[in-house]
Amino acid sequence: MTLAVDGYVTRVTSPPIIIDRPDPVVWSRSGDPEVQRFAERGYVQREGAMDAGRVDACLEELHRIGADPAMAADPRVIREAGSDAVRSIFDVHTLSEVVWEAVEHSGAVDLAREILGSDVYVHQSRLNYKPGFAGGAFYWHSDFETWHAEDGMPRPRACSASLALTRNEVYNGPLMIMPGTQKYFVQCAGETPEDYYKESLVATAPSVGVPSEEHISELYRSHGLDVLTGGAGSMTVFDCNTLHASGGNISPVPRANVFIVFNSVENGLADPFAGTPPRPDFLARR
Ligand code: 6CS
Ligand code: FE
Repeated sequence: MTLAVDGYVTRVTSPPIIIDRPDPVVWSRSGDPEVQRFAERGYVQREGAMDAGRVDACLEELHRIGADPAMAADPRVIREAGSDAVRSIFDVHTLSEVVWEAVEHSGAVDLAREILGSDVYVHQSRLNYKPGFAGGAFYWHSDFETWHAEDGMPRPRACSASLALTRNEVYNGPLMIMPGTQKYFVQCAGETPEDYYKESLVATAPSVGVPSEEHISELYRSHGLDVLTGGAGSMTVFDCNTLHASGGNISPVPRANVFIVFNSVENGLADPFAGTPPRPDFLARR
């Protein structure tokens, strides 16, 4: 009998370490310069992936869904801690045809296929809505660390497309990425509490599933940090294991992005590696 060894042990009770990623970042033999850049830096950006008409239509849809009384108690709508303000809406690609059409036109699916070297499916989608004055932060994390531990994603063979529905400026809480960190796996300490997602999706400083301050500082010193600004309609595609975060938004300029996560069809979900029950479908399609 052969026992599969988990190459991405995390949620440890011993001191966490940084390991080299045992799997590739790009899973095809593509020689495309954009794909090469993705392999090196863990992300690529394109301006104009959505035209102004689609951007406006998506924004309108998302305001409609956020204000819809029928969605008021829907678990897919996540609100900021201590207020009614919408923080995220999950499953936006199924809640809104307009959003899905915009994704289809953006070029994200083809790029994801080229990076992941196979056909893909949507693992998760969300709108992150950071209104002016009141937008909350997202602490440093690797998405794959969460998806591996809490959703049973076997390998980092997934990538996210972030479509900007507003300008992303340095001052309205844009994505910050440590380029090159996709090549490591940063273990995180702590046992995963039951229904932890109810806390982690809201907390600006989650207690579990985040790297240590020592590791974040070390990677900052060796890799630096890119602030991903861009116009409305721009697209960022980043590797599922790149270390990233975003600050709060106290500027008067809102910052709204749609995230679509593509997973390889050859990387379907198993049981969560943290040993916890699977999270709801709207967080992790099975
Ligand atoms: O728990 C999750 O799946 C989500 N949480 C964060 C902070 N980023 C990725 C993902 O959308
Ligand atoms: Fe993330």
